[in-house]
Amino acid sequence: MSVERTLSIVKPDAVGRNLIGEILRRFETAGLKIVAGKLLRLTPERAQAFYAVHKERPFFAGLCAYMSSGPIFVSVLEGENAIMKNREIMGATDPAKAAPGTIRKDLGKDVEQNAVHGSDGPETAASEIAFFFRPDEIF
Ligand code: IDP
Ligand code: MG
Repeated sequence: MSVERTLSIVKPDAVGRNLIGEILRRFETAGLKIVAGKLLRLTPERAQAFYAVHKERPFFAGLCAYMSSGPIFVSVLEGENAIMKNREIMGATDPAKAAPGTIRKDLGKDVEQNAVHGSDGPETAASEIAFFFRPDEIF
């Protein structure tokens, strides 16, 4: 294992239900350190750029509309094995299939509005962090 950084997003459905603190608490309790963070709203074009890997998927248009529907809280989490640890804390993409005690099981609404995003590997983590943060915004 090594110390990694990963990008986390509290998605619009969770920000709208006042769940930023509850979600960040789970990361901190698990030993992940928040080393950058901000609230912002994606334009539809920025959402399309962020999710470009999914542009051929049937859910792409709905996903980008949802992700630009309201503010999101983006953060950088740092710690041992942070990328996989964050994915475990989040749970499976579909809240109905996520394990008990995970964020998506406890707080997600459905397979689209599933409360959180987390990078899925070292390369995506690096590019997703750079999508939202300048180096001097990360501590
Ligand atoms: P992940 O967020 O667990 O990595 P991805 O497959 O990368 O899952 O999908 C990105 C996002 O697209 C999901 O978090 C969810 O918001 C949305 N999504 C994924 N699959 C579906 C689907 O079948 N219907 C609607 N939205 C979906
Ligand atoms: Mg993904």
